[in-house]
Amino acid sequence: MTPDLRPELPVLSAVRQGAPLVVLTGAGISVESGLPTFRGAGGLWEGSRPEELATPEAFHRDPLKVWRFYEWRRGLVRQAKPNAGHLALARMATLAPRMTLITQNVDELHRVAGSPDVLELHGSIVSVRCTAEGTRTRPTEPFTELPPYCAACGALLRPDVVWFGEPLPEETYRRARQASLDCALFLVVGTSALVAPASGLALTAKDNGARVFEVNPDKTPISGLVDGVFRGPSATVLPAIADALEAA
Ligand code: BJW
Repeated sequence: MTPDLRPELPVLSAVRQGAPLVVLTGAGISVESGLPTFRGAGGLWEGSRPEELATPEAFHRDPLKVWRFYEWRRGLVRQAKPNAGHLALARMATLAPRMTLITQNVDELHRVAGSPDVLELHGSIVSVRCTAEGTRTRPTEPFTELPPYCAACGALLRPDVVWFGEPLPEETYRRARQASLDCALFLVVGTSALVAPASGLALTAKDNGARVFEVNPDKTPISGLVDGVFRGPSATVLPAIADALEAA
């Protein structure tokens, strides 16, 4: 599906001239890289309750169960490569002088695609953190034993991600919110818009005068509130938006 972006020429050319652009991504952008989403058919949480895997309480209760889930996903992420959607966003950063890329994803594929300065709201699954000292490491090989322990102090390690009920990294979220308040154009890509506070950023942008567009094959709770919707996979829609920006 090629979106018709002709009516958006004024805002696209403003973005080319330096008006701020924000893009917020979710799990949907990595589907074409072979990574599953969380919710819906075939999602990571189909048939299970997220609270059993993605909360600090679940980790304290059963670290082995939680680590098995994350170690499997770390393996998928190690194999994954950025797709045309990630690459289009990296290209857009070269066309828009003031672009902020915010992601809820923990797979680091935006960084691998070459996007500069990505605001990772929910951490990174590539990184692990010592539960005692907070030190971070980036093991490149699978752990030989689960759950893993810190080589320096012997405490349990945890995935360096943000679970339900945990605060987002403060400075990263502050920058994401400020960029959303200030932008002229906001693209919300591949997210179900169900998880706060990331889910509020598009509407923050809208309330402050931005044009807001959703890129998603399916309807979400914010579909009816935004200025327009591009129904299709992000690996198809985002390259078309990047082309339109280049031509603006
Ligand atoms: C395509 C596509 C294609 C498919 N192309 N698109 C205290 C206790 C408990 C809860 C809370 C609490 N305080 C606040 C809360 C609220 C809670 C919340 O929002 N709950 C809701 C469920 C109601 N939020 C939080 O807990 C957050 N923290 C917080 O608010 O802190 C306040 C605080 C302050 C001070 C002290 C203490 C607390 C934290 C949220 C953390 C979310 N973490 C997760 C797991 C990360 C680790 C991991 O990866 O396992 O983040 S949950 C999961 O959902 C993950 C995702 O980033 C996030 C969003 O999911 P996403 O990306 O939208 O994926 P899906 O699957 O939902 O949607 C995919 C979409 O793609 C769909 O729409 C498809 O249609 C689409 N799609 N193919 C484009 N080809």
